[in-house]
Amino acid sequence: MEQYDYIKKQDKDVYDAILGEEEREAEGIELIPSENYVSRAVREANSSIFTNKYSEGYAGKRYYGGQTYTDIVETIAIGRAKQLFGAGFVNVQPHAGAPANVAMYFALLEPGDTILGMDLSHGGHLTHGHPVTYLTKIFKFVSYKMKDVETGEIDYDEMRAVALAEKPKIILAGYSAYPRELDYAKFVEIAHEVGAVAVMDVAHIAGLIAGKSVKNPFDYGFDVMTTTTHKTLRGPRGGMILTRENADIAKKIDKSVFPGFQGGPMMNTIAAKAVCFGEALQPSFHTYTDQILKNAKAMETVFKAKNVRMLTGGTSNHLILADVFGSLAITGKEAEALLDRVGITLNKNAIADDVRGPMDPSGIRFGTPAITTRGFKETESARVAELMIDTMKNKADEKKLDDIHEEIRTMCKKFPIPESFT
Ligand code: DSN
Repeated sequence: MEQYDYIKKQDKDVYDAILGEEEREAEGIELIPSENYVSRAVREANSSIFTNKYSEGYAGKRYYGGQTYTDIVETIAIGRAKQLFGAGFVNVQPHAGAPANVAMYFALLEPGDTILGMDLSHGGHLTHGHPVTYLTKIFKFVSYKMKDVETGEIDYDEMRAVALAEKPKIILAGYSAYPRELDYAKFVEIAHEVGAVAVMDVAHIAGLIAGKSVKNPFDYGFDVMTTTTHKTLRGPRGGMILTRENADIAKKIDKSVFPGFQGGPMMNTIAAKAVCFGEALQPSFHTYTDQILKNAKAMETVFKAKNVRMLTGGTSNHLILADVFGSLAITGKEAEALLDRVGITLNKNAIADDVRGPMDPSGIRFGTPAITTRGFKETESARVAELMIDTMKNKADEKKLDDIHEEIRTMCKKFPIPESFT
């Protein structure tokens, strides 16, 4: 039976939109560093019968009956996540990354308490203290920054000084647009010196940690990690909170997620998380995450050779932040639209101390998780980087842009989106 037979018969408009998205994903190169392609098994679990079930509570302690199988999948998901990340406790119920962060804050803080996180213009996330979020009406956010935007080194002296002065209850690491690894031991030392909980939002690098391609913050004493499951981890859209070993913290987190903040968990998504974690436990996942890093390095080499400025000088993970306004006299917004025109999807992004506004910033952010899932290696990744720069340098040459688009389509045909995770 065809995969979408019932939608096709019943709802032509939605069916057409799904097919359109399938075609878009198949024929274009996905470089948004927070996106990926899930396996067919993850999709099957995500669209499974579990969507019918209400399961407020936790395994063995639910509010409604009929929980035999929901308890089984949630327990499997938790067990696998513990194994993947070396966590003592895991909550797999957060609907996404922002709800995971909100639930974590309310578990660990009282209204008016202080959080010390990265200055948002240096790579932090909206939920790390942006004034557009309600969080800033409830908690006080103070910040540290990079000491040197050309290397990415964090100003740990400033962080310690602010921590001593402000006495935050949480010191927060982990960012949405930061291409380097951190000195985790230093974070933990400063946090514990001032009695704060050391929390890392690992959403972007969760897969790299699970694949053991980058360091695990828990190995350096971080207390809590929050994450999404759909980025480098290659799972369904969703969130998760992990606690290293402190049972009191874990208990508070469970109470905060439910009943504090959310209602019924999405059991279909939790089933898909369980499948994703099962995939990430396979040895082939390590090969995948190592290749993500190699592909990012291959792109970095091209950008370096062509003198396009990269914030922090390059990358040590899966993403690159390039100053296209400074190097190629094209804005981030123009670059995003132009690259879209040739079949490359990425996002405009503010760079540290940006001279331009957030809606049309100086930078672009791109990364290699999705192309690596597709099977691209260093050669193809480097070629994509060349085509990106060619596109941005030839914005008025329609013939050249058509040729690039054709080459992108051919590459995509050669590397179809895989159904299986290996
Ligand atoms: N939207 C995600 C990202 O692209 O990094 C973070 O929330």
